[in-house]
Amino acid sequence: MNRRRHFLKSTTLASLGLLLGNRNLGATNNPEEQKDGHSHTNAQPVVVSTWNFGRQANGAAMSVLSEGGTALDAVEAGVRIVESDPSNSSVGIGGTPDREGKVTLDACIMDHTHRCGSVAFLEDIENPVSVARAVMEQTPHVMLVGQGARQFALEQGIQPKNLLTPEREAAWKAWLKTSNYEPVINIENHDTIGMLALDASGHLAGACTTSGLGYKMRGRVGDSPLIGAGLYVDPEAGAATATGLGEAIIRVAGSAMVVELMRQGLSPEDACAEICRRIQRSHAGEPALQAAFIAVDPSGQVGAYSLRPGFTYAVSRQGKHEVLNAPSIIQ
Ligand code: SD4
Repeated sequence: MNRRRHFLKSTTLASLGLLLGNRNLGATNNPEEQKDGHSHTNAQPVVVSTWNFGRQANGAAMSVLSEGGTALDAVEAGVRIVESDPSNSSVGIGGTPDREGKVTLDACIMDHTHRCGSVAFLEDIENPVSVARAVMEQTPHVMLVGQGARQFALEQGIQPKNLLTPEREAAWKAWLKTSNYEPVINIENHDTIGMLALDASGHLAGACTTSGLGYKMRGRVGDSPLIGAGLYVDPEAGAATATGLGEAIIRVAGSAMVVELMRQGLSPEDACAEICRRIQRSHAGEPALQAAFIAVDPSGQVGAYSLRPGFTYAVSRQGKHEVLNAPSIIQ
């Protein structure tokens, strides 16, 4: 297995006031403590996210953790930064629209008690992750979609917004001219943010948010809002989240499978690699296919793997922020 990792960037967050103290890297002092998934004190907080969204997303999450906040609050705060950044073309405001020119967003969130919430095909709402959290906390349900999700968001007092920026609108119009106007099913835009966090109490949480495939069919929903596909969190086994072609990730119940392999004893990296291999096997002959996972176990060990080269992920802990190049099956 290719275990090479290239440090693309390594910076200190100490200057941002995020130094978390001199604790052991990668594990709590007593791993036995973590087997029950409940009484995890003095864990070393860690935040890991897909791609390189800059220091701000992980930094916002680490700020929550360094102030003693929960992993759940951390991942929500972290991915909201990316959702609210209009310059990012595949998450939240400024996301690439569907083939009819509408920006439709998917997001989910999950904590260490298997509580989870999700929204899909949501329009006009800048921060779908917070609507997903409200679904989790304010309703007896896990998932709301489309008009119902939008209506629920407005009932929560969230103001609707036009999410289609002039830049994305121009790009969509250019695409209309050259495209044969068929749904793009095997090209992905490499920018979904999935974020996992471990807090000082040893609790895991995760969030995943995206505008999905660019110029997708209206109504198309990928893996990102689907608990088990785009995100899964288990207190005893770990947490995982995905990026890449949603259809391929859904077919193998990707994130839940990564977590189950960690439960069986695989490292986070090996678990991610195995599910990438499974995707590759089941999609033989699809050259543009891409899928990648990041995972963290309850001791804070982080791993990632990608089907194709080029997938990066960002790890923040102990005052350090590193952007790493994930190993891949295809070289
Ligand atoms: C989707 N998984 O909607 C998302 C897209 C993605 O990097 O991850 N792009 O299928």
